[in-house]
Amino acid sequence: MFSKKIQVELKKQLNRELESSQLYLSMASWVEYKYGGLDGIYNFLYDHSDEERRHMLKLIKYINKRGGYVDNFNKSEYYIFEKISYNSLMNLFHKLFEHEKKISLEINFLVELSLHEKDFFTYNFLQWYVEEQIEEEVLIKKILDKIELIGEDKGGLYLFNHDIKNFYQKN
Ligand code: OFO
Repeated sequence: MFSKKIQVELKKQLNRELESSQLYLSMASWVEYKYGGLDGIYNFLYDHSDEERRHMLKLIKYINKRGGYVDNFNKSEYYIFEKISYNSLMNLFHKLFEHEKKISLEINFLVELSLHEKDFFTYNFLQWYVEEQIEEEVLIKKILDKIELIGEDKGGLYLFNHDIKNFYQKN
């Protein structure tokens, strides 16, 4: 049974995915502007923006498959763009990590709701997002740890910028 309640919550999630895509995009643009030489880092963020868009699309296709449709896109409940700014790369990845942790909580909430509503199709569908969030949290934390370790060392940043090109594919 694809309840109204589940549909409403899945639509909220697809707006969060859309906002995540925009967040990664704005971060990529900021890094490119501030650190033009760090192409590995900003391309990672540009690529990830596309990935978040695919997460949104996956939700839209699922809603349609279950007989619903999506006719509007809204700001999520924690719309962040009005006040977002960064003072360093470390600060940017720190904010990104916090953002991904918030998304994980929302996915957990959806899983719980699908069980409560006895919607096992949705429960099954959401397992992909559970896996994805584990991977994303690990990935962003790994990047954050490395950037914290490097600090202001330009040589270290240069090497990491090179490293992240493979790092992304491997994770
Ligand atoms: Fe950042 O992950 Fe979507 O769900």
